[in-house]
Amino acid sequence: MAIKAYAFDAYGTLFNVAGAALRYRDALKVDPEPFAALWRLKQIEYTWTLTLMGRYHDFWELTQRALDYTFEKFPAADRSLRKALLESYWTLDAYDDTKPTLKALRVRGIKTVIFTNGTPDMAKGAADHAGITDVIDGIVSIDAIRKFKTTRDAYDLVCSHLGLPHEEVALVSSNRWDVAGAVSSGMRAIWCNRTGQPEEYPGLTAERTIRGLAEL
Ligand code: LAC
Repeated sequence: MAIKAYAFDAYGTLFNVAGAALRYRDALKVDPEPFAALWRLKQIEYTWTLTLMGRYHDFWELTQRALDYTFEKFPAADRSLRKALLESYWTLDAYDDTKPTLKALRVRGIKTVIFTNGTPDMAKGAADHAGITDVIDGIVSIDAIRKFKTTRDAYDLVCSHLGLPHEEVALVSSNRWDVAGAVSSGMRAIWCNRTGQPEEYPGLTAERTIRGLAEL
């Protein structure tokens, strides 16, 4: 069956999350790569654990908690950057292939939405900053259901927003666990494996693996 719509994960797929810490490479006083990786890991861990517990705090709150944890683990890091690091989340850079791909899909008559754990404000902030708001058909945030990916309800939400059956909507995500969640719900999925990560989640496999969005 043909894919009628693509639901794009935001962070790490359209927008470069690691870029937030890299902007402060010198001022941070610690290696920004493991710092950014731990910040991201904790942010996502909190989404999974809270949803398993049936609890919810929005992604902005969890992004702050994860950053505070990361500062505790990197005592040499300059805490005066806390505000700037958080603010950079609202102005993340899009990857170079983000806008051209979204434009090309629109020309082909395929619908595109941002489908994210982020709050609607965070996603809109990043989309406006990246200049892609006009080339997408909307933003779907799990904030509407107060449950994070990979609950089935999240994937059902984006398909119902699009008014399409799961078999006609493909998630595009750089997060392998997100791909697994989409496939498990009956959606299609394309893994944008930008950084050459190893395969995981056997049995919940993407129908295509790409190295960048231009391959779409
Ligand atoms: C998102 C995170 C998981 O945008 O990247 O949903």
